[in-house]
Formats: sequence, structure tokens, C-alpha cells
Amino acid sequence: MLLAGRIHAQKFTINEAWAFHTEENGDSEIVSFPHTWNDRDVLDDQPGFFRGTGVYTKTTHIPAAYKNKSVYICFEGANQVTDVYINRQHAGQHKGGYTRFSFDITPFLKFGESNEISIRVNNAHDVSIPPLSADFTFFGGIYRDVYLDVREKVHISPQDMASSGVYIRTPKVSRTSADTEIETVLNNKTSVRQEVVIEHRIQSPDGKEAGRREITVLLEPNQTGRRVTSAQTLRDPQLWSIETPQLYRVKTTVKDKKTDRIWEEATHTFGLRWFRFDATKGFFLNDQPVKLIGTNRHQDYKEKGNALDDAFHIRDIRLLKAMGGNFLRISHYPQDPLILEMCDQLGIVASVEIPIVNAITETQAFLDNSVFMAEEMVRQNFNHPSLVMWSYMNEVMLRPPYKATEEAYLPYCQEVNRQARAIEGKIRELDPSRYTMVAFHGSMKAYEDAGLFEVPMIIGWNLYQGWYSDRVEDFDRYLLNYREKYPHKPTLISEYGADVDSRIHSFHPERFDFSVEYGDLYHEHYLKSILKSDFIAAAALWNLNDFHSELRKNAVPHINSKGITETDRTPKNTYYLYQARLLKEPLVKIASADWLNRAGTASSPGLCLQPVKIYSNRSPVTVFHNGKKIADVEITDGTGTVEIPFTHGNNHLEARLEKENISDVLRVNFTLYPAVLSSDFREIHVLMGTRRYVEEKETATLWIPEKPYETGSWGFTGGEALRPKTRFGTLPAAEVNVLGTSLDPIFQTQRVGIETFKADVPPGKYAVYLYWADLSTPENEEALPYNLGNDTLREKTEEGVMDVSVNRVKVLDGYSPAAEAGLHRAVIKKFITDVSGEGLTIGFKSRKGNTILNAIKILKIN
Ligand code: GCB
Ligand code: CA
Repeated sequence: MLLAGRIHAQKFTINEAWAFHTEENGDSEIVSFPHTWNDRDVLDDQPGFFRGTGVYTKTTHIPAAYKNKSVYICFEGANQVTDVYINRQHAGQHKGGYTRFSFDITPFLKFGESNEISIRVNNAHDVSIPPLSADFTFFGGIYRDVYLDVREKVHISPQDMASSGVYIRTPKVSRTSADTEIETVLNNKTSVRQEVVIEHRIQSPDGKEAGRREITVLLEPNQTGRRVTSAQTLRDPQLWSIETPQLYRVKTTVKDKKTDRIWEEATHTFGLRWFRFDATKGFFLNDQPVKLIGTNRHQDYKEKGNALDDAFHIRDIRLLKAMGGNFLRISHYPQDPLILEMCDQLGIVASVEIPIVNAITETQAFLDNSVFMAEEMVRQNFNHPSLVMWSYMNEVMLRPPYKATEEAYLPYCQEVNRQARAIEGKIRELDPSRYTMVAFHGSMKAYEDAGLFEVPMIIGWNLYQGWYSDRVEDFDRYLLNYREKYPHKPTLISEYGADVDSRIHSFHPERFDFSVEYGDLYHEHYLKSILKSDFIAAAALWNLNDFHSELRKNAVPHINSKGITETDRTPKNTYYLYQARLLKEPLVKIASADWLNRAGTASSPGLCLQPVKIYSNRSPVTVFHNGKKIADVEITDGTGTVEIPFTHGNNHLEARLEKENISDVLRVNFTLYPAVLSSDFREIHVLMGTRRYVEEKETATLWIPEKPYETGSWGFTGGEALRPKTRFGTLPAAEVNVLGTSLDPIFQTQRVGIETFKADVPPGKYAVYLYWADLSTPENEEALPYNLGNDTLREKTEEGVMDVSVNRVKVLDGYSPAAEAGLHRAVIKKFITDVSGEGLTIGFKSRKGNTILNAIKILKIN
């Protein structure tokens, strides 16, 4: 390409073909950005992931035509400390994993030749850079786009903390007029004075010219960072709102005063709106009250870590919009520029924050880095009409390094307060037009200790009553108490959520069972409370998507599954609950539509009644089963329930809105177990010590919960369900990463002290599979920081050794799953046996400690 004459400005990605190695592993490979080196080791069975240095190198030709230009290298984000070398000379360093940065590399370049660009990125723990710890994975690497930005020697600065260099303020907007102020930051990288004209041409959303201003500036030789502001008032503004997210456009031209030579032309968008948060009435946009409901969002994805192409970011915001959401808390760090661009475009009100999470370091260096990040965040995201608040601390009192009784606690609290005030002050100085918010966890006392109620303008609450603690109703009680104490504070719910594994179901849902049904109950309750409380200006559920959290050991290890979509963004059931509550256009949806393989024991001959939920924003919904009308289901708060008489085989369900003439259909494959086992017995899959159902989707298998043995049927005798003890009672499943399987939920429950498992099966040849994993918690295991006291209390348990028999024939002698496979490792033992008239009895006898069984599968071979 020939670069004849003026180029004004050229900015293009240089993402491809970098030679990459880590300091841990010297082997070089060729990679492209976005890239992370932790996409795999955060998911394996080895605790931890690589945190150290990665080096990216590439040689690239820099055209001779750039000789009289300024050349910048620009990063949208790299985690977490980045050093750039051009032809082996250090061009700059940036700290912090989530903000943009740029370096002027002109002095280091050889024009018309090959140049070596080498980038060292380090994601090691650093006490002076937030975040220190958090419930998400700190993937290392250059995980967003990298650009070369080539400008004329006189240009709008890309060096003002990597912002656009054009700040658009709208200090006064009404229905009839809008005051605008545009600040431009200019660099003169020539050694002579330059007299330039800056012209701002504003185009309204409908494409008409809405205003034009020129201003003349004299730039001294080598003057950089010169700020120039010009104001104009626009008439009859076309307002930005959730329903009409209309954007204005400003074209800024920088040209030589005498020759009219154009130095640069750049276009930026902005919106005209005004808003406020009221402590009792909530949020107002353009004087209209609006309830803000939406989600938080993490930036990672299945098998990609945080290294996502643009399309993935765009899709997430579309998912939020399609859910009926109008609010996004960009948590816990600034994200790809497309996120706020999409919020502007789709009409989603947003908040963004810097990643101070769980704790601070009591040093000036930590504060300096935090203030710097806050300034980067504000400058880089300044022009978005969707953005209404800045935030900077998340649950900062969750993990103070000292107990409240220790002497160092008070000084720590004072330091948290000092740092909060410093950041708050910086943000307000940079942008008095928006609100500030800090997110607290559900411990009012801790934030009072730190004097934080007085610092931010809005209090955000991350509340998990009914998940990390007992009952969902405590959410309402907590807020009531808070309102009494702080009636004048604008408030939002910055987080609430429950973990859901879409493979797990229960008709007796309880917290920490990870069932779809418990997640539903939780969200139904919270959403109802939030919608009826006017003082709650906004609520962001936790979280739009399941996300990586390496330390976690839940139903899906290393993943926080509070997403209402999976890590690949497949919507979970709860997503549709929100649609039913938030969308205006008629919607009907059969809940748990991804539960395709169901089973149950006949409640009367030939059928099994099981409840099915319907979501809709209209009522009633007419439900049909196998073509027959079953009921007109009344819908309240978006949901209704109907009992379906499932029969063996395919069941066709239809939910209809008769008036609107729309319907949703679902085909369920149901395995009906007769109350008394008969000659057509084929197989049974039973989970021990639980009331959960677990669907193995790949093999279309449904595991059903245990029951006590009854003559003619199947079940256990003896023992009790394992219920790990925590500070808040007991848990329905062990918090254990079961090694050697991806079917953790099958192994995470257990019957302790079991005597027999019997099944009165007909004669034939059988395979019996016994599933085990020793679930005891080692005494030295560290508690999970974010688990809010739900860690299993460590108890000394004796390793169980047992004899196992099949129809009185001993098949395992002095057996211990832990001795064979180690703690927490999945073991499946398969036995082939002939059954004549007596059915099957698996016997368990203790030799030492307790007998245990996690699951059992019985299969008739012939
Ligand atoms: C929180 C944190 C968030 C966690 C979430 C959880 O309060 O702010 O980072 O992921 O709880 O799932 O525990
Ligand atoms: Ca690992």
C-alpha cells in the first residue's frame, strides 16, 4: 500500500503471528491476540495456574512513509504488568490488567526497515496492584486487541491515559436545549510553533447538522497534552434513553490555521440525557422513573479464558437486552471498549469499576496504582451516555487481614477510609456529572467500621441471603434494617445470585444443592422484592454468565456457576424467568426446557405426576400433554405450575397463550419406573445420600435420588446422607473437586453407614456399577475466601474400610476407595453377576470406620 501524502491518522490491529513463550516453559509457539496462557491450567486437576512472565515477539516492517509521523502502540488490555521493547529498547511499562494504555514508540523505530517488537507481560501476584484476591481467575496475557496508531505530528493525543483525547460533557440538558462542552487534548510533536484550528461539527441522531464551532490554538514547539475546550448549545435535543438510545456524533478536525492542511479528523459519539438517583424513589432518566434491572458480567468464556474476539462481547450485551435487561454492572473491572459501545447503542444503563476486591494493601503504592486506574477508567470511558456511575471497591471489608479484635484492625479500617476518599475525590474531580458507587457485602458493621457509608454517593449491596446464609426472606429483613439506619442513601443491589448446574434438578430444592429449582426459587423471591421496593434504584443479578474461578470446588469445579447462562452463554432456565418478568411482548416458556431426560416411579399405574413450571407475562396459559388439555394455568409474578402425568417414553408438552396465539413446546423423554419391578426391567441409576436428580446429557441418562428399600422395588437399608457441616448448618453435597471425572455431582453426595442396596430385579445377567469418591476434607485445607463461612468444618474422620458382597458373595475384601485412588478421586467398580430368583442385594460391612456409597447403577445385560 502506498501512503501518498497525508494520512491524518491510521489505526490498525497488529494481533497476528507473535512468537510466544512463558518463562516457565521455554518452548515457543505462534499465537495471535486476544491471547491468554491460562486457558487450560485453570481447569485442570492441579491446583493453581501459571502466574509469571510471558513474552511475545514479532518483527514487523515499518514503512518509510511513517518517518514524519508519530507512531503509537496501543493496548486495550493486558494482564497485568506490561513492558514494551522496540528494537530492544524499553518503550514503556503499564501496570494493571484491565485498562487501556499506549506508548509513543516513534523514537525507537527504524523506518523503511524491519523492527522487533517484544512485549513482556507478567501476571504474578503483586501486593501493590489491585485486585489482590477475588472470586475470578486472573488470566495472564495480552487478551485484548493491540494496535499501531499512526498520526501526523500534530494530533489529538492518544496519550491522555489512553483516552480518545476528546471529552464531551453535557452539563445541562433539557427537552428544549442541551449545553455541550468539548475538550480536546492536543500534541504538537514538531519543533516549531503550530497555529491550528479545531473544528467540532455535531450531527444529530437523524443525520442533520446540529452545530459547529471553531477555535484557534497556538501550540508551542513540542507541546503535548494541551487542553482546549469549546462550548455550544444544541436546540431540541433528541434524547438518549433506554427505548430510544439515539447518539449524536461529533466530527473533530484539526487543521493548520494558514494552509488549511488537515492534521487529523476524528469522530466520536455521545448522547444527550440527564439523570438522578433518589434515595426513596430510585432512578430517573430524563425525569422519567425507570427501574433498572440487569446483570453483572465477567469477560471470560468457555475454553477461551478471557481472550475473546469482539463478537463475544457484542453477543453478551445482546443477550442482556434480549432478556429484557436495562442495566449492566461491568464487574469487577473495566472491560473491552465494545461493552460500553454496545450499551450506548442498545439502551442499557451501565456502571463500571476498578478492581479493588476483598481487601487493600496499606501502602501508598497500592493507593497510587488505584487512583491511577480510576483516572484511566474515567478518561477512557468518559463519553458514554449509557454510563451513569463509577465504582471502585467491591466488598473491600470481606477479607481484612486482621480480626476486629486485633489492634491493627482499626488502623486498617482508617486506611481503607483514606484510600476510598482519595479515589472518590479523584473521580469526582474528573467527572462531577456522574455518581459514585461502592459495593458492600452483607455486613453493615464492617463498612461502618471503615466509615464507608459516608464516602460514595450510592451504596451497592451484594446480598446472598438464602445462598450463603439460611433464608431468602432475610434479604428483605436486611434491607429493612439498612433503610431504617440510612434512609437518605441512594441504593442499588449490585449483586445477588445462586449457583446453578443445569444438570442438577430437585423437587426438594435447598441452598447449595446447585439445582435449577433452587436457583429459580431464589431469583423469584429476590426479583419480586426488588421490583416492589421503590428505593432500590437498580439491581444487577450475579451473573450474566458462569465464569472461571480457579479455587472453586462446586458442582462444576473451577467455575462459579451463578451465571444465568453457561460459560458458552447457553441460557439457563432462570434467564427465561427474567424474560417473563421484564419483556413487554407476550412470552410463554416451559421451564427447565433443557431437562430432556426425566424419570420417576409410577404414582399410579402407567404414569408419574411431576410438577412443571411455566413462565409467562400473560395469564392464564393453557397446557397440553400429548395433545390433551391438562389445565389453564394461572400465572403470578411470571410463573405458574402444572402437574404433568408423565408416561413412559416421549411426552409432548405444549403451553399456549390462546389470545396471542403463541405457544411453546417441549418433548421430554421419561423413564417410568414401576412401583414393583417387573420383567421388563432394564436399568436404574441411583444417587446416594441426596434428593437431587443429575442428568448426564451426553448419554441421555438420568440419575435419580435414592429411597429406602421396599419389597418388590429397590432402595437402601441403613446409614444416613452425608451432610457436611458449616457455620450455617449442613450442606446437601460435598464441596469437593472430584478428580478424574467431569461428572462431579454424581460423586459429591454419599450415603454413610449404608448396609445394603437391594433391587428386586427379574432373573438374568446384570452389571452392577458402584460409584465412590472419598469426600472427607483434609484437616489442613484452607477455607475459600469468598465462601462467606460456608466452608466445610474440618472434622477428623477415620478412613472407612469395608467388605462388599453381591448376593452374599464377597466381591471386595477390606476395601477403601481412598486407599485405592486417593482422596477425592472418582472410582467406579463394575461387577457382572447372574441373578436367579432372589433379586440383587449389595451388602456393605464395615471393617473400620464407615461404609460408604456415592452412586449405583444396575444394568440388565440379558
Ligand atoms: C460476591 C463477589 C463476587 C463473587 C460472588 C459469589 O459477593 O463480589 O465476586 O463471585 O460474591 O459468587 O460469591
Ligand atoms: Ca490448575
